[in-house]
Amino acid sequence: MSFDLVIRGGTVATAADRFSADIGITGGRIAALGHDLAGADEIDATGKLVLPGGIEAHCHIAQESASGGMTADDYRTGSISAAFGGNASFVPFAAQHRGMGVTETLDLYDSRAQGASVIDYGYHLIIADATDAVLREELPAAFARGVTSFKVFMTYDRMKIDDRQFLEILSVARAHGALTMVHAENSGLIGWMTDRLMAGGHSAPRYHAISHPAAAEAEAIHRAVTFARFLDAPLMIVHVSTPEGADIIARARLEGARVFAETCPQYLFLTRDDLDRPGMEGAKFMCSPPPRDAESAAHIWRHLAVGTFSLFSSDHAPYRFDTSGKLAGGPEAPFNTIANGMPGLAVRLPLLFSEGVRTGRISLEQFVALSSANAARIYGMAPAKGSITVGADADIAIWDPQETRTVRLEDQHDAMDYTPYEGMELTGWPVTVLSRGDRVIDGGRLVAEPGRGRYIARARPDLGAAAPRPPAELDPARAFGADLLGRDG
Ligand code: DUC
Ligand code: ZN
Ligand code: ZN
Ligand code: ZN
Repeated sequence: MSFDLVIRGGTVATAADRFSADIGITGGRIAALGHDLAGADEIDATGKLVLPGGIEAHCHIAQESASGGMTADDYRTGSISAAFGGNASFVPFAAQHRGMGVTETLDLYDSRAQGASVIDYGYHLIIADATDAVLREELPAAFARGVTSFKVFMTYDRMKIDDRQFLEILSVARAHGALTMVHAENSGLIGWMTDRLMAGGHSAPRYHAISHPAAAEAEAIHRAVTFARFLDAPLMIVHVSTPEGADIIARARLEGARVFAETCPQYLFLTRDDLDRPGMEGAKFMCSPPPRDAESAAHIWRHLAVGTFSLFSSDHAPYRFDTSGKLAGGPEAPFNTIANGMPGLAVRLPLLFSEGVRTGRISLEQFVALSSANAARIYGMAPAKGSITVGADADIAIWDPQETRTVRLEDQHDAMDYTPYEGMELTGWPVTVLSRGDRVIDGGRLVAEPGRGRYIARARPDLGAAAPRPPAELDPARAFGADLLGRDG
C-alpha cells in the first residue's frame, strides 16, 4: 500500500508519549504509523521532531477595538505568521461590539476569514452586549454554528459586563455545554489608578503597568472563580500574569473546580522594566494585563510546569508602532490612550521550546499539550486536531531541535513593524508545517495559497465531568430549582 505522503524517520511526540515512526498520510488524514512506509511523496524527518501542528488559541486578527482601531494583521498575514511559527490552525476572536448582534458579528468575521487564511480557523465570540436576545437566541445559534467558547471582559468601559451579566452568561454557557473565557481585571481599581496617575502628570508608557496592579488581576480572578464554582460552570481564565492569580486558580483546580487557565510569552519573557525604555519605546511592551517582574515570571514558569495552565498562547494583538496603531493618539500619547497588545504568533512556540523544553522546565509531552493537544480538547477540535493518531487531520509541524536562530522582525511574516523579542537567540525551530497533509511552510518558505484554510465548526468543549454535587443546603440548584440557574441536571 502506498500513501499520498510519508514522513519518514522522525521522532513523533504527542501529549502522551514519544516514539520513532513513519507517518503515512492519505486524503489529508493520518492513515498509518509504522516503519518502512512507502509514499508517492516523502519528507525525510531524520533527526527531527514530528509534532502535532500548533493550535494558536488566543490571537486578535482583523479585529477592531472598541474605539475603532483595526489590528494590523488580517486572516492572510495572521495565518501566514502563525504557520511560520509552527501552527496548523488558529482560533482568533470574533468581537461583538455594543449595538451589534452576534449572528451579524459572526457573519462579518466569516467574510474577513474566507479566502484569506492559509491554515484552518475558528472563532471565540467576544460578548460585549449581553441583551436578552443575545442570551436566549443568539448564543445558542452561535453554538450551533460551531462557536462553542465565549469571552467576556471584566474591564474596559466599552466591553465590560457586570457581575449579574457574568453570572447569566456562565449559566447560559453551562446549559449549552459552552466554555466561558474571561479577561479578569478589576475595572474600578484600574480606572481609579489611571485617574490618579494622569492627574499627577504621569502619562508615560511605564505608568500603564502601575495602573494595572497585580491586585486588580487577583481580585477579578477570585471573583470569576467564585462565580464559576457557584454555578459549577466551566471557566477559562485567559492571559494570567500574576502569581497571586495563578495560586487562586491552582487552589480551585486542586479542589475539583472546572477552572482552566492560560498564560502567554509576555509574562515569562518580559517585565515591566521593558515599558520603561527610552522615549515611547515602552509602548511596544504595553499589553493588559501588563508584564510583571522577574520573580513573578519565575513563579508563572513553575505553575506551567505543574499543570496549573492548560494553554500557552500568544495573545497576538498587533498594533503597529506608528499612527495606525500604538501612536494613533500622537507621538507622546498618554498611556491610557495607547492600544493594548503585542505580536507573538510566529515566536510563541520557539520561545516555549527553547526556554521550556531545552532547559528542562517542561517536558516535550507538556510542550505538545500546552501548544496543541489541550486547546484541541478544551475548544472542541479533538480528535481531528491536536494529536498524531490514525484518523486525525495530518496537521503536523516538523521541528529541528538543534537549529539556533536569532528572532528578527523580518522572520515574523506578520504585518507588524516590531517584535518585542527582537534579538533573542532561540534553539529549536519548526522547519516544515503541514495542514491536512498539504505543505504550508517548507524549507523556510510559504508554499500554500491564501484561502486553502477551512472554517472549523467546533464541537462541545471536552472539560471533564462536573464537580460532585455539594450538600443540598449549599447547592443552589437544589435549593432554588435547576431551571432558575440554567443547569442541566
Ligand atoms: N486582552 C486581550 O485578550 N488581548 C489584548 C488586550 C486585552 O486586553
Ligand atoms: Zn484580554
Ligand atoms: Zn503559586
Ligand atoms: Zn487577547
